[in-house]
Amino acid sequence: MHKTIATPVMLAAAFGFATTAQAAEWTMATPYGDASFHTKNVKQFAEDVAEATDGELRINVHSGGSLVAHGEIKPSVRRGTIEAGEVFLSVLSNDDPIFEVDTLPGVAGSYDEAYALWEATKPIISELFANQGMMPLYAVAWPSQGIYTDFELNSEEQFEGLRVRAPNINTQRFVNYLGGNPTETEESDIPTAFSTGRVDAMITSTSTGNSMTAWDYVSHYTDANLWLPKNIVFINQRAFDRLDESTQEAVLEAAARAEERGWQMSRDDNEASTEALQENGITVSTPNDEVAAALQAAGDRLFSEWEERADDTAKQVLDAYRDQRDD
Ligand code: PCA
Repeated sequence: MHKTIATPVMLAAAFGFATTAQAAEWTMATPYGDASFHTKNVKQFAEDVAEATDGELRINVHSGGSLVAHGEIKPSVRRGTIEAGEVFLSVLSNDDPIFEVDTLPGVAGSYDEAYALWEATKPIISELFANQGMMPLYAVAWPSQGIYTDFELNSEEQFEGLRVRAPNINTQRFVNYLGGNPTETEESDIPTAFSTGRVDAMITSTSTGNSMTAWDYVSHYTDANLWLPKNIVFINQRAFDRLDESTQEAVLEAAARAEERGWQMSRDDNEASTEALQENGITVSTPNDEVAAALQAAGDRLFSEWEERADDTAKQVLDAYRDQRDD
């Protein structure tokens, strides 16, 4: 005779207990620390999901690269080792040049343009994630990127040999074209990079300057408005498919709210962080003509080299976005 082994759910049903057999627990990893508005936002997202599903889906957020290193987050979500992750989108540029389109100069120089660029690139980015069994949930821009130095940046020559910390490959290229020596450094490693004398300067946002207490290492912030790069939050598709329909809906709804909230948090944090930098003694200014011209020349080169790397689809998406922007 065929024998059935009783599972906890069957036993619970037989004895009339309520079961939590459907409840799921996800692991989520982000490289950014708790001081980052992105991390506050994703933690709020996790809380919203737990609340909307009555605890049926709990997402445990591991911040600051504590569980999985930045470069391993996407492969881990792809394998399903963890269910969800957040990365700096442009670090995926080796997979496809479309991922670094938000770290190119002259493409999107304001929040409205950065959001329009996200909308324009979202279908192709979603498709690339889907091809690897993953689904993006939302993306949020950092404030625009500028240059931190321990001197007043007023001439092109000052870039010569300057050791500059950069968060991705494109920014490293940019530093090279300016005549500097770039090193890619994780946000969480910024204090060590400065205190051990590995870098003299860095390119990042007001937000990261503030959360990494830039005033301990540098004296000036040149608000160059280079570009507004994004973080992307994504999940393993199979993990999503295992959820019941109402839980899936709750995830998507909370994600939509996180996206909206996140873009506003970014604007607010830019203002608050600019003030914090100044209050802590950092001189904030915009580039003078000579520096602006040098940045423009390096940026033009960065852009034309991207065009050489990019395939037709990526270029068409960018062209469509620019046509719409310039209308
Ligand atoms: N902060 C992150 C990414 C861009 C930013 O503003 C960093 O510097 O690593």
